[in-house]
Amino acid sequence: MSKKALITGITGQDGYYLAKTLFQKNYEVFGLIRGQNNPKKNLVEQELPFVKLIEADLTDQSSLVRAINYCQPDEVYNLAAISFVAYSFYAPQITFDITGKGVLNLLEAIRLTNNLDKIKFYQASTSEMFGGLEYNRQEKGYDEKALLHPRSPYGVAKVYGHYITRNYRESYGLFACSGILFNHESEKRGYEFVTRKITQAVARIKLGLQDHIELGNLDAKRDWGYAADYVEGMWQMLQQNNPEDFVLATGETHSVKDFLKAAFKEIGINDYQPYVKHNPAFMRPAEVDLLIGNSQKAESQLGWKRQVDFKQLVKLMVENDLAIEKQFVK
Ligand code: NAP
Ligand code: F7E
Repeated sequence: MSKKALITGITGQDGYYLAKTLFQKNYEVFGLIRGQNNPKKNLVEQELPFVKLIEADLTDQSSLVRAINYCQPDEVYNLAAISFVAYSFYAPQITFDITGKGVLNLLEAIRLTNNLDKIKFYQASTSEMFGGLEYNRQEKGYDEKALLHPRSPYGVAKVYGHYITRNYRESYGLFACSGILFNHESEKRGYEFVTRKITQAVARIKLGLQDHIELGNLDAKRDWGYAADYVEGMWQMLQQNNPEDFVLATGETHSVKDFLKAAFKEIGINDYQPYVKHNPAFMRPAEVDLLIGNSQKAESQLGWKRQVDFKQLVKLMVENDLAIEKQFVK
């Protein structure tokens, strides 16, 4: 009999790649979808026809109890969150309700349905729990033991999710793992995130649909990988004999400027500067200046390794956006 997995955040980037990965591994896949008439429902039904959708919301515990009772999953992947750091400064309370307390609601739903010894649980933790160079310098990159110093309401909410997951593991013996994932991008990345914002703009500039892009801090550095590589790691964590936390990262860091340079190069433009305008609206009240991860533990223990490098990532995202934006050329 095939295993059953429940994915929260099925309409998001990682939900898409994880659902595909699990389906290929012969899982019966359930996806939690929120809201009345969710605008992304049709797209999920088209792109992931094998996923059985269940209506529930991370802030409504009874809906989570219902979802778990309904699908009786072997594995639960909690990917749902308010995941946009900039937005979390505007809406810190709802960010905590979903990204932080939502994790507790889901864990409690597992406990209240007497599934603590049946379900394996994955929590989507993040490199945003680290503060950047100024706060916790790590010579070899941030690993599972690095000091946490979140710099946004999103990061603070994720720290809560991280520790409450660990607490259910230690208190109740739940097989619960947090994957501390560094930035990962793809053709499915939301347009609000800087990589997708850049690749969409680059494609539109190439096609004559726009003439510049407005950005905030170009000096921030991130460890950017490819989402499809990272969801494989999520699954690998739940196949271990013992539940543990793992960092997934590329071990390289690049600035927003580096990303701009590489993306414009893909359309034959060597100097991006005439096309980029600074807009202070995109600066954050507190920034994480530099992130670089150390995924040695995942590489040695899980056999995980990223496949797609920075240059390939930029190329595939630009090519994807060129194909999408072409349809808007008159
Ligand atoms: P994403 O594209 O922003 O997807 C977030 C998902 O959460 C969406 O499906 C969204 O549904 C859902 N959601 C939001 N509020 C909800 C609620 N109240 N109840 C149920 N579902 C809700 O995020 P992602 O990039 O796929 O990331 C997946 C997870 O990994 C997130 O938890 C994120 O914080 C974390 N993470 C991401 C990265 C990264 O670089 N991508 C790195 C580390 C950790 P709607 O479509 O209905 O809004
Ligand atoms: O910003 C800078 C911005 O929004 C990256 C989420 O998936 O990864 C993501 O969080 C950097 C920041 O991602 C603009 O200030 C400059 O330094 O693409 P981002 P993020 O904040 O790193 C982590 C791991 C997660 O867990 C999150 O869920 O780019 N930046 N100018 C800009 N960023 C945006 N979005 N827009 C700009 O115009």
